[in-house]
Amino acid sequence: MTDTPHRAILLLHGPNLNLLGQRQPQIYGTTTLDEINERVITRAQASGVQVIALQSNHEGQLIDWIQQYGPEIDGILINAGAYTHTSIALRDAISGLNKPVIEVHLSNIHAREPFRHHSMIAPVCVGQVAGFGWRSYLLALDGLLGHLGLLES
Ligand code: CA2
Repeated sequence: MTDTPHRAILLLHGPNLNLLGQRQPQIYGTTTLDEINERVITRAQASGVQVIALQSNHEGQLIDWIQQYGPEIDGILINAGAYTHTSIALRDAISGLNKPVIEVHLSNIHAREPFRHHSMIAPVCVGQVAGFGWRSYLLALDGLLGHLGLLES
C-alpha cells in the first residue's frame, strides 16, 4: 500500500480583513472571514489538502508565519490587504520561500484608487486574482491546486 503524501496550504489574511462582513459591504461584501475560511477549507478538503488559515494586522507576524510554516506547506494563498501595496519585506519573505504563492483580493484593485494599482508582491507570485469578492479565494485556490497538479486536467 502506498501512502498519499500529506498536502497543506497556508491561507494568509492581512490587516483589517478580520472586519469583513461588518463594514464597507459595498466594497468587500457581507461574507465574514470565518465564512471565507470555511469555504476554502471545504473546497481544499475535496482535493485532500489541509488549510492553515491565519489573519494578522501586523506585517512582521505575516512574515513570521511565512517563515514558520513555509517549509511544511505546498503553497500559499495571500490577501495581504494594504501591505500588498507597500511591503518590500513581505515580497522578500515570499521570494525567499521558493513555493508557489497566489495573491488574492476581494476588490478589483486596478479599478480603484491609483495607489492600489501597484502590488509589491505580484512579481514574486504565480498569479493574482482580484475583483470577485469571496469567490476570488476559491478561484485562487483552484489556481494553486492546478499549479500543484492536484486538479484533474
Ligand atoms: O480587495 C482586497 O482584498 C484588498 O486587499 C483589501 C484591503 C485593501 O487595502 C487592498 O487595497 C485591497 C483592505 C481590507 C480592509 O478590509 C476591511 C473590511 C471590512 C471593513 C473595513 C476594512
